[in-house]
Amino acid sequence: MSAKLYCFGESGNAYKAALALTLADMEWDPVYVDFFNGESRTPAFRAINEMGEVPVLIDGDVTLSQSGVILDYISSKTGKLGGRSAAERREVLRWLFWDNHKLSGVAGATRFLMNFLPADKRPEAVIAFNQGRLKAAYGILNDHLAKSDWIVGDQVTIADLSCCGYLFYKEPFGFDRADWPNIDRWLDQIAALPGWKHPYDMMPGNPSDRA
Ligand SMILES: N[C@@H](CCC(=O)N[C@@H](CS)C(=O)NCC(=O)O)C(=O)O
Repeated sequence: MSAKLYCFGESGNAYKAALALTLADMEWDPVYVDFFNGESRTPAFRAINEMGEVPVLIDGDVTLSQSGVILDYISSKTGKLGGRSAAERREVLRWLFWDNHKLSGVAGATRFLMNFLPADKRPEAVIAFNQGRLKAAYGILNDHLAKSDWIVGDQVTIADLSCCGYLFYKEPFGFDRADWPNIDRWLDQIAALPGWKHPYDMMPGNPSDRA
């Protein structure tokens, strides 16, 4: 039976899960969540995830939210994308926590404020503060990738899939690949993996649907 991923195309957090399911060769189907019309705040969605967040993965009798937990589940279940040793797996977790707190957690919110809120409701001071935090995070990732091709070990892991979650989107949020050559090279490497697709080609939902 195919796993079901509750997702929408604009969600970088859902993209991490979609990409991991695809690269780990799990069968999965997207279930579109109409985030922009408030679906994630409905009682029906809260019954699936009390946290009211996308993504949610349902695989048989397992229901999971939090992209990091979903990524860990996919790598544990398939034996893929998780690192080669216990030490590497801990290192993967270290980068997943960092990504959720310092990179994706800030990038997702900043991209939302800058692109999906009406122009007159955008809090410019918050956006500027977040962009400063993001610049520091891009620097940390860029420096780390100067030392190795992948974030952990010598092959792609869920740490890479988590950290890249928002970085393929073109909507502006203060990230320009040209400023970060090691991140740029690493994103090209991820995009060259067999089965890779851009988020808008992997999940239903696209800003053009609301244009
Ligand atoms: N740490 C969570 C973040 C999930 C998250 O923020 N999802 C967004 C969509 S990308 C969401 O559903 N937000 C709903 C809300 O904050 O009310 C994860 O990694 O899954």
